[in-house]
Amino acid sequence: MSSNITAVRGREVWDSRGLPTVEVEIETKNGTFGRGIAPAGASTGSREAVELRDGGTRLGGRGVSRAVELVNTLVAPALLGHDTADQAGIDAILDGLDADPARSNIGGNTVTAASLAALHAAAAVRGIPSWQVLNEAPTQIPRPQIQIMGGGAHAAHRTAVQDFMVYPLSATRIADALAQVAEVYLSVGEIMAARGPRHGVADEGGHWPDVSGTEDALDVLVAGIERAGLRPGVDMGISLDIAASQFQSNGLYRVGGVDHGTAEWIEKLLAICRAYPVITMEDPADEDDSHGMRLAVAGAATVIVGDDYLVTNAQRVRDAAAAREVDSVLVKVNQVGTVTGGAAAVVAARENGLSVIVSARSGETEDTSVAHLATGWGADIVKVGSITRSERTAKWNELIRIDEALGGLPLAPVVTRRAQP
Ligand code: 2PG
Ligand code: MG
Repeated sequence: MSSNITAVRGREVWDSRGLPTVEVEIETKNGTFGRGIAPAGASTGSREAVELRDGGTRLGGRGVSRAVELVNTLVAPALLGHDTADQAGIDAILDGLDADPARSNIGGNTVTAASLAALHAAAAVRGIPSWQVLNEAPTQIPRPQIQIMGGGAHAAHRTAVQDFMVYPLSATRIADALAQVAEVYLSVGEIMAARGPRHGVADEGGHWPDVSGTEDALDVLVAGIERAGLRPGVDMGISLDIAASQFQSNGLYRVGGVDHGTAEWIEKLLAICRAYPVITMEDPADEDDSHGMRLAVAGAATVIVGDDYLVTNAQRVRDAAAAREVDSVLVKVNQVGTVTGGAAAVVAARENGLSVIVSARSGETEDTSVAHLATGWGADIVKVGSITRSERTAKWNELIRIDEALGGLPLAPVVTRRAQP
């Protein structure tokens, strides 16, 4: 068959933090090829697929030459001859190459790049875009959730909270939503410039958070939305990624030098959700604090999202749904390692009435897989970081092209709390 794999090549390329990452190209018999590049997180969950890094002194130990070698010596011979149309079969082979489900032997980065390359090769063979491999006829474009200010692990912990994002509510098309967010980004920049010297941007292109704390950041965000001529909570909502594992230790959440127990911490967040138009809130509690997650779901009118808490693991999604610990699932292919694993998490979410957010990582490249996965999987939301920096705009721009190719589709409806049984 012309779609059978004839070559698999790995190489070391560079991500948005100036760190090396794994690129894989998969070539097929008819001469076409697909390329996948592994992204990298900074605030990673402890249950995520493990990245394979070289260690030693080169690049602070973060080289991926060993992972690239494994692509060429282990992954390539295992995949040669297989049909790119069989993503599940290819991903099963990749699963079989590592006895550890966390992929500590061959690396989640190795596997992710190979799995994405296979998806794009399958599309290239058929001469169609990758979203179409996943879904012949999408009916909506995922609604964007876009960072305006970046904190936490993406800004040297300048603020505890990691992502201060906006979520367009009244826009019905992706191009309009992006234009509105760009206005907010500019307005917030003007507000911050008037407050004092600017200190650049955080890892995902959001403004560096020169703020006194969470509420100050939210006040600036709301002022920016208004300055852009939009109505907070009507045209433009707020989304937060608390990434609480980053500042929790021994059961205490430390913010601004003050320790909070779980109940007190979640109550603080719930008060913020009542005071500001916060539509979604991700990882309000630590990845092991199921009590905190349950308190958030029980107390908030806000949609509670699990990222580090779920790590794109279909079984964890089902368990968290049963225990009412989340309303929504963040899906990152590199947390689980394969496209098939990501798809399983999406199915688990849908079967349990949870909404789906497909997300990029803080370390990204020109790879646009996320735009195709989010559209093909029918995600409610797509999260890619800010509206600046090419590794981010590569994805937004791809969504504009996808929307155009599909003849112009409505944005997915705004997410709501999971219906009570
Ligand atoms: C997250 C992501 C993206 P990272 O926590 O959701 O913002 O960050 O890739 O660093 O895990
Ligand atoms: Mg997160």
